[in-house]
Amino acid sequence: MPLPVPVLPEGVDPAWLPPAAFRAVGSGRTLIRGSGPLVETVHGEVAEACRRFGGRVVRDAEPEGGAYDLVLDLGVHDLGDEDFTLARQGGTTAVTASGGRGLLYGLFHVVRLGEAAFTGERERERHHPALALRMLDHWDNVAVHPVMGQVERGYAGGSLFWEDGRARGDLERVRAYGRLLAACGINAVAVNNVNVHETEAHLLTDRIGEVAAIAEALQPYGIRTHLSVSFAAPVLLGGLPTADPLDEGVRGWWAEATGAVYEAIPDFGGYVVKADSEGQPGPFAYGRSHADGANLLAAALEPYGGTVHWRAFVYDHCQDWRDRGTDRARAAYDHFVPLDGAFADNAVLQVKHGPIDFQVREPVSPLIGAMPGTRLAVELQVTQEYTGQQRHVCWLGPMWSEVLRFPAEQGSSVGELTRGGLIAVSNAGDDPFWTGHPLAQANLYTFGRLAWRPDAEPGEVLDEWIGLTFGPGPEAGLHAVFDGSWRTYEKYTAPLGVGFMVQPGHHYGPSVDGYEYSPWGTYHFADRDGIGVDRSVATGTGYAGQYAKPWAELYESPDTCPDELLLFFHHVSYGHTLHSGKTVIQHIYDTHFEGVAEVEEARELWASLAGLVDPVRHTRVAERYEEQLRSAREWRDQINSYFFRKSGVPDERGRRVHP
Ligand code: GCV
Repeated sequence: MPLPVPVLPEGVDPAWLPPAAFRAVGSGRTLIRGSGPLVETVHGEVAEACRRFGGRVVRDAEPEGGAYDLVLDLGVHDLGDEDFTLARQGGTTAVTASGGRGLLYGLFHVVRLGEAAFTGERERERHHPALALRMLDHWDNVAVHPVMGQVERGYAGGSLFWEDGRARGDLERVRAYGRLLAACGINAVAVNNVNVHETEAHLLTDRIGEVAAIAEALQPYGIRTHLSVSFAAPVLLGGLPTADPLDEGVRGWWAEATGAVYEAIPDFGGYVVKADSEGQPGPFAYGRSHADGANLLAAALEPYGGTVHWRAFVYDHCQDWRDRGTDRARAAYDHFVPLDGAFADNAVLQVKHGPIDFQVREPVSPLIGAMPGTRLAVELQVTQEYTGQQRHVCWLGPMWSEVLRFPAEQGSSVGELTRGGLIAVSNAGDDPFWTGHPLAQANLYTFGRLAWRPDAEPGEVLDEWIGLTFGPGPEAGLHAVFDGSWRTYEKYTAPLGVGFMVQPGHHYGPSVDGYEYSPWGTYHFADRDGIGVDRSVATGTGYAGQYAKPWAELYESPDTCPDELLLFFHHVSYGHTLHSGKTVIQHIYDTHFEGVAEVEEARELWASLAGLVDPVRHTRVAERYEEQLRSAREWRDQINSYFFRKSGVPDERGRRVHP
């Protein structure tokens, strides 16, 4: 039986799967061959498209020459489960796959191509995801947290999964979410926050049925469900006196609990763990290593083919700001590199792409490339915690692409080294536009497509998203709105890679010294003479030495360090001359004036697209541009004034800097 396409609640935006995107598929004759649950999903999709556009779909007939416009064939084709081939000959477009996911991805590929999939001839192409795991982590709490709300760092309403303290009863929207994710290639979702509070800890045991219901809603779109768990679960839930990873009772407890999880969710993906990090429990309490901790859970998951994703975000969040010898940037490398080779095969070390915390500009984490004996997964942040909180347009495709293409080690790029998959913190919620800011959908889509092909051109991915979401008309204007938005955001916020000049706690808006005397390890050390953190080996914290060559040498000296990272690696005077030829102080003034001017231009550009985009969407974005501009001006004025007051150096172009 074909599975009906999920029906969106009234007023919910179809995002990149509007009915019009299916016109080419739905106008012709389609043959679907093969069996299995995902074939029924594919059938449901094609049937719905045909219902709208007058086409016809049949099952399991012989593919007679020319009788069909599209053949979707699941059979023995010697392809991986997620692979598909596409060809066109004699008027028939043919997709073949050996697994249900492959067939589904093949269909969505045809949808993306639209008319182009049904014209001319096409040699057989094979499509294969570069990364087997393409996952979203939801930082969703089941119970509303007193400080963090329902979704930690969520800017898109409430959780898609949890409402009123339990799993939603109506999971139709979750099914629709799974559909959107599959259409950009995502195949796994962790459904709860890595900060596992008391209520959420119970999802592992007595509340696993709620997780199973969500998993069932996601399965038809090939999405596997993962769960964030507390390392202290044996104590919290099992009443054991210890959670020591080497304790036999603890091992037995995890084995039993995990067996029950698989009974409830046979295709369960595995656990996500934040341990010894920002107050979460972990193996350090028992004098054990993080490999001991990860391997405990890996052993429990191993009989079922599950994976533990163990986060490398381990650092001292109770640091003394007076202590200039401790450098948070060093922490992940210092903790984990000595453990290389000690992790089980089904343990994946999940590493944030930069060494601090998803700032608008950070170097690539030196851990990536330094652990050849460990399966690493790189973690990105689609939710815009530090990049405008979905009130600002900040399309992150170019930043992620730079990270993924970075040749971290002996010519291997980050995209190649992330063998354990690419993971991102989701930006979606129950907001009618899914992502709060309608244009933030582009970040979610781009993440999925880059996880499928880390070397894809981000600009092409953007155009793909624009084409699907908006249809013909506003493409050029939209592309321009997005294109430089990340660099624009960088210009009006913290300069030259220095990071963390945000308001403490919620992290929105400027506060230059907001974290300067805090315990969080995120300092900029601005004084009257200069700014930046000396992370050189020669005179600083030694962090630059954690990189392989040539990066260690490049970052070591301010003469060779790239401008955009200068203040991350060096403390320099305001008069220091950048490679660009400008002084640091003049760069700060210039970029802040430019950044605001660029937001003004983008806002005008957006206004000029009225009439070319759906009015509800247009209005929401226009409103957000007002806030972005207000905020960008605030950033500009606070940053410029701060540095003028510190340095006493005026803007050489005489623009208004508040004294
Ligand atoms: C889920 C940052 C965020 C926290 C987040 C943490 C993490 O510190 O501000 O909200 O916690 O990263 O990645 O675990």
